[in-house]
Amino acid sequence: MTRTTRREFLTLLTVVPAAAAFAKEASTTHTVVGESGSAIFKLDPLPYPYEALEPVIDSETMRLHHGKHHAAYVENLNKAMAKYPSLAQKGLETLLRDLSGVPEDIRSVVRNHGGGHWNHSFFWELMTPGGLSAPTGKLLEALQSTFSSVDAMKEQFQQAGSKVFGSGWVWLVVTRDKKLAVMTTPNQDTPLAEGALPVLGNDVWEHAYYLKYQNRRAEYLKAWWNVVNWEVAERNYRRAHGLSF
Ligand code: MN3
Repeated sequence: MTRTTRREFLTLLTVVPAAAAFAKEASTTHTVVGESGSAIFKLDPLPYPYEALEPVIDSETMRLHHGKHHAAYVENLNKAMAKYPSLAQKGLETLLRDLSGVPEDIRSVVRNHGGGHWNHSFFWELMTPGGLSAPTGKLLEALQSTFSSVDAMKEQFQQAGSKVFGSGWVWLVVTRDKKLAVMTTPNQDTPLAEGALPVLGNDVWEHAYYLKYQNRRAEYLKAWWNVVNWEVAERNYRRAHGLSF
């Protein structure tokens, strides 16, 4: 490569939007091809650039969180699933709802890495730059009747998230008996395994916030509301109740 072409090449590299380039790399290099020749589970690009949630969540955290942590869950899940190609056709949610139906030799991988894939896919969709509106409609009514107010639910959610010991998640879910409740799960366990469907979920693993907030998890939990997409939360709520749009 001549000096000129190399310079041109480097220039090209710098003008490619970093987020797009990274997402493309992540989505194409962290999948495993199954026996049928198609990738089993894929890491989708984020629905917004890595820097879009600044200043609540910094771009470096998003880059590592999506491009490394989430990518690794997908990669490890696919390695395990490659042994049982027909199992993937059941869908990840079905497998996570009833882990006893997963062969024992890959059950913990599906629980941890499949759970990690599902939880993070849910999490990315739930956020949007600058947040979006506030709870309305049936979700608002349910929040008020269950917690007395939206703020009271937020307070309970933040408290529960602060108290997760080690790594895990805090959720607002619709329980098996169709009630709203705040719950937490350790590691990458999902509410699905408890028969619950999440409306909101926040990742309280240190990798989700430590670069910016260090040990101040409570501060992260409070700031996080500023990037929540309440339209997605309401869609999740309606879906959990089997309501049409
Ligand atoms: Mn995470």
